Amino acid sequence: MGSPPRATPSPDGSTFESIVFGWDGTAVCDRQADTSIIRSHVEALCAAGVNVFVISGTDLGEVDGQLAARPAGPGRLHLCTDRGSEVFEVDGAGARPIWCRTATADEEAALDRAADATVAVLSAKGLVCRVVSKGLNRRKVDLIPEQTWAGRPRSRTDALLVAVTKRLHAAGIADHAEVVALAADAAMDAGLVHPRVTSDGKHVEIGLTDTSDSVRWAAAWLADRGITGSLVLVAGAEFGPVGGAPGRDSMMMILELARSRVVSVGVEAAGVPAGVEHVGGGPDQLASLLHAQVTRRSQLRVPDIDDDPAWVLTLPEDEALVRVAEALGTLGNGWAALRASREEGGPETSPLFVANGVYTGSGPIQHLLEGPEWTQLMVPTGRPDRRLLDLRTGMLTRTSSRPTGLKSIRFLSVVRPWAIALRAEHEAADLGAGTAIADPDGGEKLDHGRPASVVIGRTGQDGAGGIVVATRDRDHVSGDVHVVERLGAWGADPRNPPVAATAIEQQAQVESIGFDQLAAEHRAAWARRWADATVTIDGDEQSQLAARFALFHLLAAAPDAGDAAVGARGMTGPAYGGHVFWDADVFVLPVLAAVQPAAARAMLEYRIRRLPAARAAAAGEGEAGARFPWESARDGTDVTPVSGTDARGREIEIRTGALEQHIVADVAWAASEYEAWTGDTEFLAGPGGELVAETARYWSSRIEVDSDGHGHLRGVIGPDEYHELVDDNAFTNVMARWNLRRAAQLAEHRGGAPDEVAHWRRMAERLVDGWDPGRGAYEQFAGYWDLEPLLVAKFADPPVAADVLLGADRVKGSQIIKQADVVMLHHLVPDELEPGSLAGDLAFYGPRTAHGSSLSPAIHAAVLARAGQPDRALELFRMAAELDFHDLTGTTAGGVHLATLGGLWQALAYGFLGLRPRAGVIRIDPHLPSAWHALTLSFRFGGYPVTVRADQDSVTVRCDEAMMVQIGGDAPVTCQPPEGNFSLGRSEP
Ligand code: IFM
Repeated sequence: MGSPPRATPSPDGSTFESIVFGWDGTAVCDRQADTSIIRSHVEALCAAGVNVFVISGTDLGEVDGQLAARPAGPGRLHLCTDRGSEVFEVDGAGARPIWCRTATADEEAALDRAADATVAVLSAKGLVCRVVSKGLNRRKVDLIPEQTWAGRPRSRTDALLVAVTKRLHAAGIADHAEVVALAADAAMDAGLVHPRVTSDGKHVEIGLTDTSDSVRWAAAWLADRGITGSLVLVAGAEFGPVGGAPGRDSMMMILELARSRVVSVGVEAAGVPAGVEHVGGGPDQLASLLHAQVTRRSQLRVPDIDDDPAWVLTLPEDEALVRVAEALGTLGNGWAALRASREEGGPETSPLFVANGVYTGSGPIQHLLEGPEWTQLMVPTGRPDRRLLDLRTGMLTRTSSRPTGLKSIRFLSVVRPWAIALRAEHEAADLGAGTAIADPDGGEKLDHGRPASVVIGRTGQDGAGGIVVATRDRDHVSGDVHVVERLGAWGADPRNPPVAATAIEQQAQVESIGFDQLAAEHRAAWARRWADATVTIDGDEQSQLAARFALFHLLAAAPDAGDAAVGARGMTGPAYGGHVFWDADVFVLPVLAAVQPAAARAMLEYRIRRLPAARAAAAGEGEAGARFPWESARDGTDVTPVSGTDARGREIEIRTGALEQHIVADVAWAASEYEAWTGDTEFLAGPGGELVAETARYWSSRIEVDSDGHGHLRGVIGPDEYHELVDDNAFTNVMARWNLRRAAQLAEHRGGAPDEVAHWRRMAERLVDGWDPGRGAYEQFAGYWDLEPLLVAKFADPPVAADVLLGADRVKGSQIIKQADVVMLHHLVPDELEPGSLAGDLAFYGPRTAHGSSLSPAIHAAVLARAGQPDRALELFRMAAELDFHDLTGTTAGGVHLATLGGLWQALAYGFLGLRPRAGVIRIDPHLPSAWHALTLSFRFGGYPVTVRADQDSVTVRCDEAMMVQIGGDAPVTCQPPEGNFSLGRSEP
């Protein structure tokens, strides 16, 4: 039996989503053992949603016959048998195979030869042995052929082990590790390519698989459901060496489960390897561990997250950063979002629950409506605590440094967007549910209701949008732990206050699904999202985390249906009132087009449904076509404020609404880029084409043609907002030219009116663009060359708000610019620009850019990488990455900067990987910083998943369907699934 069970089974205090345990020696001592307790725990765990894997070297009949569990789910039971060769899923109807490693006839023959060769080698040394069995994919050689091991109690087999070791020594064989090595060599000589050879001291087994294959299969199955690392408990009995060879259960310690909790219930006479907790106690101890997990489930204990540093962001704890932490830790499912305010609230917090596209107010003061707050609890201020945002599963947890302090977890379901969940536990005396739904911070009027024990709250006004939340609390006290579980549903309507009855009905549905099941499906859905959006940066964990953080918020910013209003700060804070800027079209949309195309389509739908307002705006200016507003909210009219206060508190005029017209072309660019990533040609043949045409009509009517026949766009603001009311901003003009040409191209395909197409092309040709061949650079706007030639390095280190530091007038008279302007063109429409202009523009504008806008550094990073300066690009990438993490601009409390986050992904994709999706071909031209060993991105191209991995010398493209790729300057080639490998020939920037 093993050492006696500990009083408190370890690992205590954790809730596992999966338990993987060995069978022989761990769950049973012998084939006759009574398994009724293990069976009932396994069935109870599966009923509570836990996924159980039983790992065995023997065949299904033995394990299933003895365990005989018939779980009903929702958690799954898998029996992984035959030493890693087969996996069976077990439910009420019995076991059915779901995976098998089938040996070919050649492999079977090789296994036979390998077993015979092993016997020959060992016999030649004087060790009498023989092949005793032919299992699936394996051969077993007995080291004491005259004995039979089956059914012997463990104490007897231990004694026999000593006998085997003596025999080895007599044959001059040091230990079992040497036996394994001899057998492996013999197997390879016999033609087995990757023989898996193990020894448990009694036999040596040669196979195509070993139990690590089963565990690897289990790890992949779990990872597909968002269950990783410390959410998995691995239990075995023989991790330590046996006779010098690694213990049988050490095969369960695979890389993919590196952070899982591993316990040994065995004797482990030779000790356990690092990372294994030796608790002893044999099968009884395993039963205790399973029982502890069943109990935690029945007590509704707060589940854990896998605190993997590669996926988890620790929110700042500093008092002064409370609101920054709230923004960083916002949870969103595209339809709604919840800031990470603490459950106890407090004067310094700024809680926020909002729904996409649901605004209140009118005109420039229009802002996202604050919905009812639903995370409040009565709990003493719980600090110091640790709050972790799990990017992998979209959950926010809180743990206290005191064992009895508050522990909580919350999420907004991405599977059922209206479902919301919170669970908290604390010392019984100190936790109360309090007011489940509270008035929002910003003074919105809240109607309360309490039908049965459901609490409802509603904000909004008649004739405008509204948000309703319905929740019900469930309390559970066990010992001195009090758990509050709050399950709820929300509803919203952008135009009318929503009906409470629907939310109440949906709340009941949420309850019937239950917290654990909601959490399980939510984790799995995030895992699916990440499968299309993998980002791995080998050699730079910080940048990798920043990239995952960026994608997390981008994926959470837009719903995947309807019309998505993506504000400059998404739904993560009140700044800019949730108004939609070019940030959405140019910075966020391309990312979603690649990793979540339906959400990108919904963002375009937002613009399409507001085309009538844009047409009216153009007509109001006396122009044709559609003039999209610089800031947009509910109905697509311009909501840009016309005045504000500067850093010194003085009233200033805001002219961006009137003058920052490049937004018109930016929206068209987004439509075209969406098509390039997705191959959704129907969109451009339909509503997207109409949008591109209407924007082109605006430009063709807006352009002023001078007496020399040159076209001008006078009186605008470009992306660089330090210089207002300028003529012929290069960015605006080149984007307008691109818009006209793209519209002409599309119209030609659609059979558009030839006169109009010809007119668009003529106007495009006429537009001046500021190209200065003498300087080898574009002049940002007419007269820019004559301004004071000031460099940023003369007065500050970027990023810096140069207008605040030097004064707006001084900056206006200088060449200092706020953000990428001409450089932005190289990012968006490189084919519109003079060949070779990239280097000149970067050299000129780089030192003049203050990066006073958060939109700037990531775009510079993207362009610098493409220009063959990846190490400098990495500096800018890191600046962008730190912008929100370290609140570099002091504005993150108002929400994370979605455009910066979009820019980060774009720097990886368009910059460091050099991706360009164009007409069914994806161009890949990587330039990795020297600090990075490899960069991997997954995305969808033309409707299919693709993964591109680049290291310093080569590119690997993994795809499901044949696709065209163009590597560097080479001609396009077809990449065949599953993967193509290409070595890198460098193209000149
Ligand atoms: O759209 C940006 C603009 O480019 C710079 N000022 C802030 C806006 C919103 O992020």
